[in-house]
Amino acid sequence: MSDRIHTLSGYFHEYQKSIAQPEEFWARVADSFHWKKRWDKVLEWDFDGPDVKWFQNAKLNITENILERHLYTLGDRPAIIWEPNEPDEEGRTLTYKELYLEVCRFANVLLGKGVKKGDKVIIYMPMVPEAAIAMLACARVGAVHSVVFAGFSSTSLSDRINDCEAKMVLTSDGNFRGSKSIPVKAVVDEALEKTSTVESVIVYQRTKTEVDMKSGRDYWWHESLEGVSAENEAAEMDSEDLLFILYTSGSTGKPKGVVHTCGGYMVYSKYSFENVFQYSPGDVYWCTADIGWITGHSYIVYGPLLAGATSIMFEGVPTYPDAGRFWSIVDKYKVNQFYTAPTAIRALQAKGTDPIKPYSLKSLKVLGSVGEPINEEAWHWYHTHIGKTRCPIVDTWWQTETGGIMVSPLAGITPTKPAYATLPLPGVQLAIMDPEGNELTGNSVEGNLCIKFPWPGMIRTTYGDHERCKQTYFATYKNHYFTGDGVKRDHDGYYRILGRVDDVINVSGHRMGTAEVENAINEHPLVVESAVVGYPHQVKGQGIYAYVICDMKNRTKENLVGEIKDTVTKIIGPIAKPDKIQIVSGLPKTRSGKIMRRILRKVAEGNMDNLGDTSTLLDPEVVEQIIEGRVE
Ligand code: 7RM
Repeated sequence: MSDRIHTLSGYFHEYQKSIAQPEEFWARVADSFHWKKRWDKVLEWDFDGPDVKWFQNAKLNITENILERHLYTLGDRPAIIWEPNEPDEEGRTLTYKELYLEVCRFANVLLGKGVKKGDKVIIYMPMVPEAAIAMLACARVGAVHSVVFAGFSSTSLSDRINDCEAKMVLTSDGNFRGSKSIPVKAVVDEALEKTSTVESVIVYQRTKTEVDMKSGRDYWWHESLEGVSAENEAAEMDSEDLLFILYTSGSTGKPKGVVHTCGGYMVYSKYSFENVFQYSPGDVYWCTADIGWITGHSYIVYGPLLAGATSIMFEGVPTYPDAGRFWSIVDKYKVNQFYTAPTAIRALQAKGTDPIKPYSLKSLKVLGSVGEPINEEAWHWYHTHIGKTRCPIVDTWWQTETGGIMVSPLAGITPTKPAYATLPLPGVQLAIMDPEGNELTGNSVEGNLCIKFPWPGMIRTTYGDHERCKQTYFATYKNHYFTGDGVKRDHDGYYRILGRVDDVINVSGHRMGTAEVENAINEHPLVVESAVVGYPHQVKGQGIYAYVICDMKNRTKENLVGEIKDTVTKIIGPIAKPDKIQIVSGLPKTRSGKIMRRILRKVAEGNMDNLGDTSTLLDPEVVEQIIEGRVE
């Protein structure tokens, strides 16, 4: 049974129902899943806690809804099609039946290594089917997975392991990404020197790179599977038991573990997938995200597989071996729905249309965008050159914390407007707030985006620190979830996301806290103080601009800038490496010592005529120096 909406009036009708009677609405959607025991109560909530429970006391296992549920009807349908980094390496297809057997076997491996319900398992892996198998095997036995993007450094990895007290790490010997082969196991070894909770490491052999295997701790994936049975009974989970933790950046220095729970996340990821992408049985769907991000969780693994879809998983990058790689994969597998990030679109746009020419792209029906605002130019390029003007674009706004898509057109149903995420999904009650905390009603308004009623996929807590969850999301506006994004509702009632209003920047669709990057910069022994801001970047959306006060010792500026970049790469990972570093002698501060970031942002973006009031600064002269030394 599918809850797919088919017409615009159908959407408005469902939306009205979902607002008027949210519990009845979500109960009906939830009824199409397999529950081991039905819920006693659909929803209980209090945003002050926050304390939100969906499908209270219901029992389920999300993997039964992916595997057993589809076994007899869709057993031979491809669940995952894997395309490797190298075009001439053979791909792999796992049918629902094969996926079922693999997940059961690996679940038994986990049990055999002593992993129990509630234990935390870190997944630090390349984009191979085993990564999805690992996630599902964790969910199968009731372990809580926390996927860490494999581009993160050993320090980022050990921080996450320590925060959730992980018992196991699943990883690979190395990763292939474009022309590079990255030694991953060595990063894990380094991370584990700073942790004490990990009892075992299972290593998937991908690159055949030589690795150190610590006896009694490290095991090869393929050896662990030898002789292991494919019979496994799924653990019975409570609807509000943890399904996964995913770390994401905020405005403070330390990433937080966003917690999602079994029942609500299951219902929301499938419902949003089917409706936004208008997936029809037999379609081939491809999301280019990495499983290390929420997009990979909800729209490569859980949403599509819950819907019985065929989901492509691609190991490589958009420009290797050339800028036609995505399009060759679209033609090869006759992809119907294609979902990517604006930064990838802009990077390919910069290469011109020649790389597209060898491919027909005829199979495409729907194009998607996620992760950051899509500028109108990129939207039109995508629409014209990839969609050949016949594919609707779904510009999907959502967050790690929302679990699934919140504002988006339903493909082919909601009229689109370039750069607009358009309208909320059924069940999503948006509110726009003014600086005083009053809701702005009516159209043609602009303010901060909040959500005033719970939805099943929402964050439940930040792991190990509930107070932080409350302060970050539920304290700014009473009885509202605050997203951190600015938004405009136009004269038609359509929503356009304007970007972050807090100290979070979005670099190539990756969320980063400016404080987090500053902390990493400050690890360099000669750095005295730093301030990081975002600035508009042609391809990345935002680039990272760092103002740094240092003790120069006998270094040249160039040396020091290089060293600071290396420090950030080592502490966080290459995605956080500043694009521009300006060595300064002071920072613009107020008398109370607060850095005036507004000024730094304006200088970074080259908008120096309009710096606003600088009279409250402790030392207005530093502004002159900063303007003079600006890095082009
Ligand atoms: C899915 C994801 C969340 C932040 C969010 C926004 C920005 C995401 C869009 C967007 C404009 C979009 N999760 N964002 N999608 N901005 N239009 N369609 O990206 O947790 O990593 O990031 O990303 O600022 O708050 S995330």
